[in-house]
Amino acid sequence: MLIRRRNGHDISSSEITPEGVYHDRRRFLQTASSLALGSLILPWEDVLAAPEKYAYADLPGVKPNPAYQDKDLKKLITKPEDFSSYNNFYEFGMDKEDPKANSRNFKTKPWTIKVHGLVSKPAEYQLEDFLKPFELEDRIYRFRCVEAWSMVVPWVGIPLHRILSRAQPTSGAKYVLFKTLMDPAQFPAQKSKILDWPYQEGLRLDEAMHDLTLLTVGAYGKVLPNQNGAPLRLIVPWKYGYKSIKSIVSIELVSAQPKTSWEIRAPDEYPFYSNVNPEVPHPRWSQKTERVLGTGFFSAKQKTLMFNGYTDAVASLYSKFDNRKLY
Ligand SMILES: Nc1nc2c(c(=O)[nH]1)N[C@H]1C(S)=C(S)[C@@H](COP(=O)(O)O)O[C@H]1N2
Ligand SMILES: [Mo]
Repeated sequence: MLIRRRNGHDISSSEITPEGVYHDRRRFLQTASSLALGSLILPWEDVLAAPEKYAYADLPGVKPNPAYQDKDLKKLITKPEDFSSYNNFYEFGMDKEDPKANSRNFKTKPWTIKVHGLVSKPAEYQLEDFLKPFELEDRIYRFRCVEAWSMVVPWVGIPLHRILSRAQPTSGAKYVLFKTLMDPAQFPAQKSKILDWPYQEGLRLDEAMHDLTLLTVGAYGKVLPNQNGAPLRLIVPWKYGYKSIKSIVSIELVSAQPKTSWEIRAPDEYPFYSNVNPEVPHPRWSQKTERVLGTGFFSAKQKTLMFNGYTDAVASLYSKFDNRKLY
């Protein structure tokens, strides 16, 4: 905040706060967050107040995209420690605590990523080269897991359409197929048969080209924690969470609708499109409400929104569909 001095010069509020009080306040903030009093004092307050100071140290050049900095959503941002300690990443185990516990030594450098299939310019890149031509954006999105928990996250990434345009899809390309790394030495659960490994996911080409679809390398202004899909994962905010595939090594343009790992496992429960729709229950539970991550034992339940709140942006993609179906 700026206030005006009698002599006409501007000074900032930190200058008019006595030095000791200022530091005591900072110490209180740190103590409060370490005691997890997050609902009273938000531990990421500093990051939001002064992103240039606290964030992006390991992700230089990130720019908040003003189209995705909704003020009301900003107030609902999930605590980073909840975001990184309650996860689905079946390669590391099926419990929500497994990914954090088992991913500590996951090797994300070097990382190779292939863009191939029905494209004019197929290529295999080291991750740094893959990202180099593009500006990283900070975007706040809602996220909704099919298991009915939700969160709000400031992601850092590149819209997928930029990556696809560089590769130049040919006229026969109609879908995009994504694959996670296959490496049972690092992903212990890939030795079991709980899913058809490697994890794979798909989007229709127009969904993949939609501006909301984000290839993500970071969150909260930092590189992604391993348990959240480092070094590169997809975020498709109007679809259930399993579409947002983690630790991607392959992006392939194809002509026919691909099978996804979850569809192979249970087609009635996890069909290809899987747009968030509160009116359509999962065969084993309702999708009408969601439990907000990090709100504790008496979890705040809130109503789930059609397309997870992104109807205006994406409904036109599905004008030919009966959206009562999960597809
Ligand atoms: N490779 C891979 N990607 C995955 C999963 C997985 O098990 N393996 N789980 C999915 C599911 S069900 C959800 S809800 C989200 C969870 O993302 P988060 O841990 O960042 O919250 O990741 C998705 N991406
Ligand atoms: Mo999920």
